[in-house]
Amino acid sequence: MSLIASDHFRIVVGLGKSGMSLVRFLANRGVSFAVADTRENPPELATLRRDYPQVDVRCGELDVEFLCRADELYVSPGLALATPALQAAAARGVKLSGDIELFARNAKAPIVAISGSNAKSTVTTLVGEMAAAAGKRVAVGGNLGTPALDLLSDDVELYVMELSSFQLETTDHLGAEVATVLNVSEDHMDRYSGLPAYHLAKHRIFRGARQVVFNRQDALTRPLLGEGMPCWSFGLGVPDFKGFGLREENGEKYLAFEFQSLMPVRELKIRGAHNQANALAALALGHAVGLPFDAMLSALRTFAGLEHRCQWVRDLDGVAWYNDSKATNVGAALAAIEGLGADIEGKLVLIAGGDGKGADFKDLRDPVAANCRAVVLMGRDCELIAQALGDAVPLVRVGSLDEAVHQCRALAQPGDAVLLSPACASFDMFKNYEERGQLFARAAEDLA
Ligand code: N21
Repeated sequence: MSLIASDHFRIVVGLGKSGMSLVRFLANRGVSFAVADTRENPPELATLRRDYPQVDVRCGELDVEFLCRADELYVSPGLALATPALQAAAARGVKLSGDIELFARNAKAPIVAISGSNAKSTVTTLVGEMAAAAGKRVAVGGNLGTPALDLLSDDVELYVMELSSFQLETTDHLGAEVATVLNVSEDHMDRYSGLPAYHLAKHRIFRGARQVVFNRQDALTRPLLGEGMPCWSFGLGVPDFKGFGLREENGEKYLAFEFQSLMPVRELKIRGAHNQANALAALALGHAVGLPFDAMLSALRTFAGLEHRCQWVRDLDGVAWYNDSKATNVGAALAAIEGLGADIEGKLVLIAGGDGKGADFKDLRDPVAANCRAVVLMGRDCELIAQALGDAVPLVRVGSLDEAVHQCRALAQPGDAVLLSPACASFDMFKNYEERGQLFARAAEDLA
């Protein structure tokens, strides 16, 4: 290993959206780097070869000798750090890092950092809207939308970042102005040894944070605090000092801070108790970075929710159709089943299934029994879900999403709702959850 070559040489491991943002960042700064990807034909390869023809690209099985030419590897969130070639390189002194670490080193404005098993995109978007309503030049992205490095600009006054556990694993020191883990429920058990390892990865978000926000109803979100760390909380109970919560006044529920009511929850467009918690989390984060309440509340009144997140698609013969394709784990599907189930007259006809990532589906059983008329199952792990649900409700197995939509139409009665909330990743049948959601919405819209 040559000292000169290993001194200032980086390798981007894993192409894709964030891989390309790393390439642009390093190239713009004149850092010498190469690219590796375990796949023979990774996405964006053509773009890379066209825009950066001089860059050395190695596709296929990772070559440890090649990786060891670098002093630092920027590892894609799509690639497990436990990959033997990466571990071999690390054992030989190569630093494993990622795009968020590089972003944190280069960001000159405060960072609001948001992780969690669910609702992180909703809360990130809300805080971004709140900051914009307050007149701040705000940049929003990370795990959703624009990759972190593409957001970097001297004009930005506030960064609002959604961060996944995979992104946090490669981040040593984030140094956020305020950081939160919104909730912790099982996900990605194909990538972690168990819930403790996943929990630990998420809590890396608190490294170097100046303030923290935690969820009073989820003990796994509480960081181990240093003495004197400013600490805000949210939860659906009545709030106390430094807390956001719900307060009842004249028989009406209000979003509240400490002892002060802020806004009736009925003014929120996003429905369900979990969305009230999301609004409270966003208020806590916004308050921590000094956003005024009037701007934050006006953003809360306007926000109608994200695409593919319990999104209304259409009504047909007295049945409402909802696209919750973004529910890629059990916790997300539970929030939708319980939230929407409580909101409708009839029952739910649920479409679930896909790539279960090693999840245990037993928590679905009772809420499904209480809220569903039937469950239509599809995808790779559909038998695992069928086993967990047992005989709670009628189960119908289908081979395609189109077939699922037609079965739902036949099963649903007036007053019911059809809900695509798969509790699984989509990769066994679709490009991603967005494609799954679009195909569902199109099939539902095409019903005569
Ligand atoms: O869309 C869905 O249905 C599921 C989303 C999940 O289950 O939560 N998301 O696993 C992780 C990383 C996730 C999503 C996107 C990414 C970043 C990737 C980059 C590279 C994804 C895979 C790779 C693969 S790189 C390489 N060899 C679902 C590979 C690589 O095989 S997620 O959290 O060198 O995008």
